[in-house]
Amino acid sequence: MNKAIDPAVLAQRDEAAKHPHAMDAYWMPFTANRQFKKAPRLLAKAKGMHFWTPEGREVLDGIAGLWCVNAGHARPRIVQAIAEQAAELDFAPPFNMAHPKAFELAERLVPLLPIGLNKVFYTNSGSEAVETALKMALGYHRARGEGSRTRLIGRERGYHGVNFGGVSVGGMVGNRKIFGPLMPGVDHLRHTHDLSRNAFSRGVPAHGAELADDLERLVNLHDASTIAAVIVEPVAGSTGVLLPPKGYLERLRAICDKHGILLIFDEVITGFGRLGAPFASTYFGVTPDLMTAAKGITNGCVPMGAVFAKQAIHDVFMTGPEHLIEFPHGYTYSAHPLACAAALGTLDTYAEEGLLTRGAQMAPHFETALHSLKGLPHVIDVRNIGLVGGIELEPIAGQPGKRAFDVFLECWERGVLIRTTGDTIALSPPLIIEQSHIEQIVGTIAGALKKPA
Ligand code: PXG
Repeated sequence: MNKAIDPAVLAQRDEAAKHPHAMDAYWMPFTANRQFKKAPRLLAKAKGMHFWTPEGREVLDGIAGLWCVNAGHARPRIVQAIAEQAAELDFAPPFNMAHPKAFELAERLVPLLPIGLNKVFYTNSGSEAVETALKMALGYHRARGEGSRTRLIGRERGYHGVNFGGVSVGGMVGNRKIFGPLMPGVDHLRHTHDLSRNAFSRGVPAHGAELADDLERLVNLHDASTIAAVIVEPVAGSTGVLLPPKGYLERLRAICDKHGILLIFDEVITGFGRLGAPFASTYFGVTPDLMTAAKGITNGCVPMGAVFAKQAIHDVFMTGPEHLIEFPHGYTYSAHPLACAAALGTLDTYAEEGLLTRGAQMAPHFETALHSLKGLPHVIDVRNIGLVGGIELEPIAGQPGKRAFDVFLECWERGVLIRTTGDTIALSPPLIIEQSHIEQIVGTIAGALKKPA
C-alpha cells in the first residue's frame, strides 16, 4: 500500500520548484561558499580554449578547467566516444567481469609510460589513485615477506588529494589540521621551495638537490626496514607550482633504491603532456615504481584515475590459489565504460595533434611572457616549466591568500580564468594554446596587478 507522502516533504518540494536558481542546497567543494553565493561565477558552455558564462560572456581558460582539459574543451572525438558508449554499454561490473575497452585502453596507455611501468589499475579520481598506490606499496612489501615496511613518507607542501591516506602523506596544513591524527606511521620530507636561492628561475631551480638527502635523515630515524614508500609530486601544482631542484628527483630515486623503498610519483597534474613530455617521469628521465594519474587521462570529461605499476610489483601479488582475489581493492566505477571511451577518444586526440609534446614547443613563449611580469607590483617570484606557471605575490600583512584571490577575481572580470593557491597564481592552460592566448592571459594578469588596490 502506498503510504501518504508527508505534507512537509511536499511543501519543501513545492518551495524548491519555485526557486530553481536558489543556491542554498549545494555545499561547494574547496570554495569560499559564502563569498561565491554573494557573487556567483557560473560557467555554462565551453569550447576549445574558452568558457562562456550563462549571459554569454567569453572567458579564456588559463587552467585547463582544473589542470585536466589538456586538449581543450568539447573535442569532437571525445564527445562522440562518450555519446556512443553511453548508448552501447552504459555500465559493466568491474569485479570478476570486464568490457573490451578496459583492456584496449590499458594496452594503449602502456606505450606512453616510462619503460618499466606496464600494469594499469583504474580508479575514478586522483585521490583514489593515491590511496590505491599507497595500498599497493604496503601489500607489495607484505607479500614479499617484509611486512615491517609500513611507514609512508610524503613531503611538506605536497598535495595528494583529499582522502585519508592522501591527506596524511600530504603536506598542506590547511587540509590536515581539522581532521585529527590522520594515518599513523607517516613522516614527511622537507619541501624544496627556497626563494632566497631560487627566485625567478626559468625552468628547474639550480639549488636544492641536497634536500633529497632528507630521506636519509628519515631512514636514520625510523630505519629503512620500516619504510614502505615515498610519494612526491615531481612538480607540485596545487601547493603553488613548486619545481624540483636540478638533480633532486634523481637523488631521491637513488636513495630509495639504496634502501629498498618504493618511489611513487603522483603525476595527477603532470601526466599527459603538461610539461611538454607525456609524463614528468619521461621529462626528467626518472622512473618511479608506481605512478598515479587522473585528470588528463580523459581530458577531464569523465572522472577517471589510474595507477601505473612496474611488472615486478604486480607479479608479487599474483601468487596463491588462482580462484582467489589477489589485491582486495577496487571501485564500483573502476574502468567505467564511459571513462574508458572518453580516455580512448582523448588519446586519439592527443596523438592526432601531437599534444603530449606540444607543450615543449610553446614553453619558451610561455616562459618569456610569464617572466615579463617580474617587476610588477607585489610579484616576488615567477616560475615555469612546460605549460605550468607560478607567479608568487607578496601577501597582504595578516591576510594570507587575499592578494592572489583579488587578482583572480579581477582576471575573471576581465575574461580570463586563472587559479590561485595561497598567494601564488597558478597557470596550466590547455595544450592547444596559441601565442595570442598566452599574451591575453599574461596581459590580463599584468593589468590586474597594476590596478590600484
Ligand atoms: N594528486 C595531485 C598531485 C593532484 O594535483 C590529486 C592528487 C587529487 O585528484 P582528485 O581527482 O581526487 O581531485 C590532485 C588534484 C588546484 C587543484 O587548484 C588541484 C587539484 C585538485 C583541485 C584543485 O591546484 N589536484
